[in-house]
Amino acid sequence: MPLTLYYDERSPPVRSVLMLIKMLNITVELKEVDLFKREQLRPEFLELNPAHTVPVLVDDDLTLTDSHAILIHLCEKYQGGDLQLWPKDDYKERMQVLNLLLFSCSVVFRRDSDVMSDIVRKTFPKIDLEYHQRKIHEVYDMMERYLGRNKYLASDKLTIADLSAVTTLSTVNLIFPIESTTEPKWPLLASWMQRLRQLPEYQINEKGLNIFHEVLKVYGKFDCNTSSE
Ligand SMILES: N[C@@H](CCC(=O)N[C@@H](CS)C(=O)NCC(=O)O)C(=O)O
Repeated sequence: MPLTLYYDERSPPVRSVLMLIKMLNITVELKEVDLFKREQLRPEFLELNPAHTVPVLVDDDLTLTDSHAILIHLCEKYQGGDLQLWPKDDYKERMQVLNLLLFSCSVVFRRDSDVMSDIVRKTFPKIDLEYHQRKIHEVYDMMERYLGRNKYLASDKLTIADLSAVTTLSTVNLIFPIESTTEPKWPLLASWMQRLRQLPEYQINEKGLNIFHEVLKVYGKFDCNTSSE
C-alpha cells in the first residue's frame, strides 16, 4: 500500500513533512487540498480529518492528522542507517526532540498562524503590527536561548524539530525579518537559518514559501516594503 499525503505546499507543517519525505527518500502519493478554495471542508476530507487541516498522512490503516505525529511516524518506520533525525535508540535525546517539536507546534506555529490568519482576514495594513511583532520577537528570543545550548534546536545534530520549526520561521521571517542589516539581534538564530538553508531539501521549503508570499501580497495586501524592518 503506498503512502498518501494530503497537502497544500503553502502550509509550513506540510513543507516540513515534504522535506523529511525527501530526506528519507520514500515514495508518497500526493493529493492536493487547496486551502484557499476551502477544499479542506469537503465532506470526504472531514471524514479523514475532522480538524480540517493539512498535512494528513494515510499509511495503510493508520491516518495521522498532525505534522509532528507524521514526522515521528515516518522516522520510526522509515529512518534507517546513520540518520539521527529522530534518535530512535536514545530515550533522553528522543524526549528532547519531542519537547522541541511541541514547542514548535504550540508556540512557534501558533503565533505564526495568529499573524498570518489576521493578515489574510483583515489585510496587512489593518493588523495590530506592534502586537504581532512583540509576540514573534519573543519567539526569536526563545529560540536564540535554545540555540545557545546546542548547534541545532534539540541537540548538536539536525533533527525533525529543526525541520518542523524552520518552515514556520521562514514564513514569519517574511514579515518580521530575523537578519538585519544593522547589529544582528538574534545571531545564533540567523546562523541556524543559514545552516538550514544549505540543506538540499530546503528547496522544497523555498518553493512553497514563494507561493505563500504571493498569496500574502494578493489576499493580504502585504508589500515587503511595509514589513517591520
Ligand atoms: N498542528 C497541525 C496544524 C496544521 C494546520 O493548522 N494547518 C493549516 C495550514 S498551515 C490548515 O490546514 N488550515 C486549514 C483550516 O484550518 O481549515 C499540524 O502541525 O499539522
